[in-house]
Amino acid sequence: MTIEIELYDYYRSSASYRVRIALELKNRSYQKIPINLKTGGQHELSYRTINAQGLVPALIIGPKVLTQSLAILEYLEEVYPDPPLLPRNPFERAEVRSIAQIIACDIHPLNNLRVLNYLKHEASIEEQQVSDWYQHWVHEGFLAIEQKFLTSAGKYSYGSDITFADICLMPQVYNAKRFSCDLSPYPTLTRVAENLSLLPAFTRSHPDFN
Ligand SMILES: N[C@@H](CCC(=O)N[C@@H](CS)C(=O)NCC(=O)O)C(=O)O
Repeated sequence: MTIEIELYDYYRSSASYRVRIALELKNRSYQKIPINLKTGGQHELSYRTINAQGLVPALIIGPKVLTQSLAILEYLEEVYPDPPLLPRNPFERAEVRSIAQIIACDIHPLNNLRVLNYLKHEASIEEQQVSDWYQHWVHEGFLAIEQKFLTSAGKYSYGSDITFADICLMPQVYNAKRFSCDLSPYPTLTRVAENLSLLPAFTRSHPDFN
């Protein structure tokens, strides 16, 4: 029996974009349910009953709900192991997770919509300073990733196989470009992102096609 999968999603949400890429790579068909973050759909009671945090994504698998994109990636990896998105070797798996977490735990949460909105509307910080804030945290994270890529990167973030690191990298690069971050100090990261952008699973999950 095939389990029905639904994804509460916003096309420009990088956390949702991660899950879209993973579902494509795992060849899973799924139904998208759009939540418009621009008009506050994430705060509606009907959505809060699905994700109490009021954040996308939320994955519906049969009768169950799963939130948090990294937890969703881990779940998909365990349930649909083919193709693998983590290396077999435990140390290498941890290294891949380490790159993914630089993005998902140390860049993205500081630059999330609700954080930028808080800075603008509650802390009354000027537009330019909010933009500087965004770029600062991308720069800190990308600098560390560029350094790690000197030893880890091949065609992709970790050698020549697609991993969680790539799934997290692509949406963050898309977002950084939207916020006019200068990517010239990160040539390896940029090269990896260009390679990823050529893959059908990454093209199909890109915000322009969602
Ligand atoms: N750690 C969460 C982050 C989820 C998250 O922050 N989602 C953003 C979009 S990328 C969101 O829903 N933002 C709505 C808001 O900030 O109001 C995950 O990885 O799923």
